[in-house]
Amino acid sequence: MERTFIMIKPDGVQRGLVGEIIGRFEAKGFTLVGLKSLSVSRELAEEHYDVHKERPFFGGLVDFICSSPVVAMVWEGDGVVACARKLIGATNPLSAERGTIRGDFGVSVGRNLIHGSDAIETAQKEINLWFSEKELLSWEPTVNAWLYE
Ligand code: D4T
Repeated sequence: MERTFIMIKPDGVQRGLVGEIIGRFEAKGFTLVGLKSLSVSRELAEEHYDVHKERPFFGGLVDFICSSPVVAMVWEGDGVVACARKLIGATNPLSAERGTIRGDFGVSVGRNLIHGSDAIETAQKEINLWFSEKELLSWEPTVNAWLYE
C-alpha cells in the first residue's frame, strides 16, 4: 500500500498542535506506520530540502527546521500521498483553504507547520532518508474492513 512522509515542523510542535494534526490523519482513515520526535541535524535538513538549495529562503528554512524538535511520521493508505497534501493545504497558509491544517492554523509561509511528500517517488526517498527499515511497522488495523470495500 502507498506510504507518505509527514513532518510536523518546529512551529507545529511548539504550538501544541501535534495531537490535532495526528488526529486529522487518523480520523481520515490512514494508518500510522512510523513515528518519532527528533532534533534535526543540519545535514539531514539540508539533504531533505536539497531541491531548494539555490533558493533565497534555503538557509533560513534549514535554520528553522533545526531550531526545535520535529515529529516525523510515515502514514499509509490508498492515495495517501496526494490526499495528505490536500489535508495539509497550500504552501502559503494565508491562501490555504479553511479545513486544511495550514488554512486553519497558520499565517506565514516560513511557519507553515507541516511537510508532506509531493509525489510517490519523493515519498519513498524521504521515508528512506528519515527512517530505518526497523523503525517502520507493517500492520493492518482491524478497522480497515470498515474503511475499504
Ligand atoms: P514542504 O516541502 O515544507 O511540505 O512545503 P511545500 O511542498 O508546500 O512547499 P515548497 O516545497 O515550495 O517549500 C518548501 C518549504 O520552504 C518554505 N518556504 C517556501 C519558505 O520559507 N519561503 C518561501 O518563499 C517558500 C516558497 C516553506 C516550505
